[in-house]
Amino acid sequence: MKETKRKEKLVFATGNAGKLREIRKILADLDMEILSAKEMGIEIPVEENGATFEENAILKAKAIAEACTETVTVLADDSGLEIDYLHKEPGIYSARYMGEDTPYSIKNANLVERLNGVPDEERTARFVCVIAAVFPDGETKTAHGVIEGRIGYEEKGTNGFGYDPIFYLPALGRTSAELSDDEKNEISHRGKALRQIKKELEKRI
Ligand code: ITT
Repeated sequence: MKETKRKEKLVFATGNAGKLREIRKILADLDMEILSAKEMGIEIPVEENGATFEENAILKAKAIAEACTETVTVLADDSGLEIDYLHKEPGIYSARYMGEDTPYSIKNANLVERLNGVPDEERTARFVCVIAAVFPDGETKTAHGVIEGRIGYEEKGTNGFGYDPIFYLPALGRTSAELSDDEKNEISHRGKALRQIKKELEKRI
């Protein structure tokens, strides 16, 4: 009887549905079975008490890797929005800004309000993403991605998630919430970081 090799499992340590949707598309052609931590039956709270995106991404990936009873590769994403005028706020606190459960319509309106009267050239901001990978042999790797933009004057667009409706891309004349998933993945912080890690994964399959 012909033996079919089982695909290796890739577990993504995130509870953020917007991230997961983008990640699944970016890694769609990878010959691995992609599962969320929840789909692996793992629902443990991870305290993100690192001082950097990198530290938090590693914390999340390692915590889930330790909780997995099978041989898997674990990836985690720590990301956020840095607004220059606000001294890089909300930064690593992007998810927790104004409270984790506060709707993004309120968070976005608040950030726009804090930039009231600030001219275009001083509204510079960037999304930053660090992806951490923990491989089955315990080795850990990280990859960084950044996308530069500006904070808009109001929410625009309904795609994406989080701060996308106020993240304006001057070269495109649109916010990242006005891009399709594929258009966003092509240029985003997450797309850039994840494609680097994807190369590492491909080497090991
Ligand atoms: P996990 O830790 O479970 O992955 P989280 O949402 O708590 O989910 P982070 O701590 O990394 O993840 O926070 C990232 C926040 O940064 C996210 O909740 C958004 O507010 C913001 N963010 C990151 N990438 C974004 C993107 O592509 N578009 C819009 N907002 C983004």
